[in-house]
Amino acid sequence: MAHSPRFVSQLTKHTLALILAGGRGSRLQHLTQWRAKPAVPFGGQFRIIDFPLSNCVNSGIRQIGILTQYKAHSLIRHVQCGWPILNGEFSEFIELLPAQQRLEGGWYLGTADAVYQNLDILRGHNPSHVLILAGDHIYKMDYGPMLAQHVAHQAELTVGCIEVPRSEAHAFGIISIDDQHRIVSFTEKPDHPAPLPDNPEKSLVSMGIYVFNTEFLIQHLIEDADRPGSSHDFGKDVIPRLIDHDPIYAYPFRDHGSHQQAYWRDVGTVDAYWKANQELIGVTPELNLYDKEWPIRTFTIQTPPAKFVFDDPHRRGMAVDSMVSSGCIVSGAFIKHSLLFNDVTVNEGSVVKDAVVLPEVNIGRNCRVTRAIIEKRTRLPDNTVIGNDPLEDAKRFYVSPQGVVLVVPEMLGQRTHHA
Ligand code: ADQ
Ligand code: ADP
Repeated sequence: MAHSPRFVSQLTKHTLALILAGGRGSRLQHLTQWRAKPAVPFGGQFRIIDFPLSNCVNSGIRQIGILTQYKAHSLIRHVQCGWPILNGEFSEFIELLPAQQRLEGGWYLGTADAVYQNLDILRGHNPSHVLILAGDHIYKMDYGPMLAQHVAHQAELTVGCIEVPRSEAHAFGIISIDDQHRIVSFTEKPDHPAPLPDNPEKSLVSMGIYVFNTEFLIQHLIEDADRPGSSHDFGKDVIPRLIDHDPIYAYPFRDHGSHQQAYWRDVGTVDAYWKANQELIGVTPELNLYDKEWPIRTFTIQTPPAKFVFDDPHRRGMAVDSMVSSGCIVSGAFIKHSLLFNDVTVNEGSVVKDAVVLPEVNIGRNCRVTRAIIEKRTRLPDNTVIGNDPLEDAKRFYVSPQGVVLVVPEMLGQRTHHA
């Protein structure tokens, strides 16, 4: 379909993005003890919310609301410090929309209720389209082509979707489509997900990304709000009811310019979180954070460069096959296949392998840390051994189903209330 060059930019310009950032994320265990999942640090210097936010800005969507509720303090601080770039000029903004602070509402119930409670804001901005996003996935996506497909198909709702292994599909909304990409069925988290017609190993699932025509959204949110028994959730209640009556389409998310499956991760469990961070270290990771065409913005405090020092020729400070962020000091210690966030100090004689070390951690002398996640501001005492003996580790720390050890300050008797 031929469009004027301004077609997509006009669409993104008149779209309001709402990022749902209020879920509990309890499968991340202690990493969400003090913070909302979208505020969980990722990739050395980012927080998860930086990905959908950067995607919006890179796509030309510059009217953004973030719906927060649960343990939102560090999330709010991060957005306020890191994203002051859209300040109202040219009608561009990033607005924090906390639950329970508006006239009628209480806590947000399901995801649809979270949007419903902000109907007045939605009406006030009067966008042509509303893009609803989850605040807890890691991916780089241009939302422009999805909007363009939505308009070209004259859809009322378009759902972003992706293929996942069928064994994992029960955690998602399962979609089947016809050859025009119109959704013919949508089942939220079934026990036995349907396979793709041409591949029994895979299922097509919703990414929890929705483009709605604004009037259509408002009408169905009001209907859902009045419906007895509804849990007021897009996936459970709103979308399944629309399928038979309205033009609802799927947008298959592919890597730009290719038919490859695109990178999209829900880092919702300790194992998935550790793996997604570890994957970044490879030579050609699927998620390229060094891509100047699609920068991921964040907020970090200013810190000096990472440094590697030693005062004994047999105890060099070094890191191999690793990512080490600014502010780190590796002093006579050995770092291998690990990701160190900002301001980590590793002291003499310690060996850190296959680890994800969050900001401001101090690893003492002669420690052995293997296959672990160390939470922000943990101080590991000298001679601590982690990741050597699962039974020993389980007495003090959290050990994931795949044997990743998660260590947070409280487990070592250290109190911290900073996220
Ligand atoms: P879930 O993964 O269960 O399913 P859900 O708990 O609905 O996701 O959360 C979606 C997003 O909304 C998350 O970013 C979460 O933080 C946020 N959120 C949840 N409850 C909220 C609330 N009350 N207020 C504000 N924000 C809230 C959904 C869909 C599935 C789809 C998957 C894709 O229902 O169909 O397959 O996302 O991950
Ligand atoms: P292994 O490889 O037998 O598991 P370790 O886990 O003890 O041995 O250490 C991994 C590697 O790190 C070894 O090659 C060791 O020489 C090296 N190493 C240990 N401490 C330091 C250090 N402070 N500086 C440089 N290399 C070190």
